[in-house]
Amino acid sequence: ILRAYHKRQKLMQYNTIDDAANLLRESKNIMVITGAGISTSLGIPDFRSRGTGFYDKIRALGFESGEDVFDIHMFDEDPSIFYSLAGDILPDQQRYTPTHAFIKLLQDKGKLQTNYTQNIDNLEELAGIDRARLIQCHGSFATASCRKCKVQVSGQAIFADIRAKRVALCKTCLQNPPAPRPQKKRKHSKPRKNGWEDSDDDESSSSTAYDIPQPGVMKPDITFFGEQLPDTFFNRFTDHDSPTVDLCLVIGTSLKVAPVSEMANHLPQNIPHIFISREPIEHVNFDIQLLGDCDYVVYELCRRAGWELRHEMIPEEF
Ligand code: CNA
Repeated sequence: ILRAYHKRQKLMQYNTIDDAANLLRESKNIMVITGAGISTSLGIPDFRSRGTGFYDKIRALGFESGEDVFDIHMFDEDPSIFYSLAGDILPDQQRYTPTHAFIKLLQDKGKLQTNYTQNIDNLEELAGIDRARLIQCHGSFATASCRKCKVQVSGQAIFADIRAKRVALCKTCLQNPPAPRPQKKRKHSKPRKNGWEDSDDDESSSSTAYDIPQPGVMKPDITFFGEQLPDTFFNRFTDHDSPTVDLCLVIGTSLKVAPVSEMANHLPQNIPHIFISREPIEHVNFDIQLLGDCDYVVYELCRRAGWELRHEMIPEEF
């Protein structure tokens, strides 16, 4: 369903921040789509902000594209690249932002239908968003799995490795190594006068050579480029949310990564769309774009809606 791309028409009756506050008040089933921008006020870098984003840092280290670090084929070839950099986006898990608190407020008011987050920091859970209302479109650091034996462990189990920039190896593979397999008899070559001659003789004819099994590499269960999004993403959007939401709020994302980037275009035409982020978006026709730091924007929206948004990072005198 997300493949056929079309650009929605703007609904002309919604334009101002007061319209946005009214929509919040009146709506009952709100879909919130979030991205890395809702966590940057905690010092967690996003990907694409110029100067501060993770991708600029990666390019400064000589990589052609930031996306390479999150490419599943690159990871399988050389996981040390990911492990040398991932510490920078591993959250400390102790705090969430006023924007997370805003989404929780929508939930407390019975208005949050689903929060589709592209974020992998799992801070929605810390903020108290119900698991049943949360789709982590790109997975999260909450769990990790072995690329070889597929065992899944708590993400915490590999945090020390990530922070130490050390490739995490699978403890299950290390404890229960599969029996070594005898090596296939290899052809080797013997020098001849005018070239090399293949021989079937095994070098180690008196002792058998074995393939020593290597333990698998642990990978946080975040979705890399080249991996499928979870089925729950497609099922929830198509069967549950698309027919019933009455407002779509998109916050803190550049909307560059499909299929999340296309979701807003695939809701029914009459659903109002509001975008909150630092930079404008042109490839989706949002009815209202509220540009600025999302923590401030959601605070102001709440104020105009007559709601109180409480959070330690919102100064008392605000
Ligand atoms: P992105 O492409 O880096 O875009 C983030 C957007 O947010 C940019 O357009 C910024 O201008 C904007 N922005 C940054 N800070 C703020 C702020 N305080 N207020 C308002 N807007 C702000 O990131 P996307 O989320 O669009 O891309 C999807 C990627 C990012 C997903 O695959 C994530 O896994 C990945 N990511 C997640 C995290 C995290 O979990 N915290 C961190 C870094 C990257």
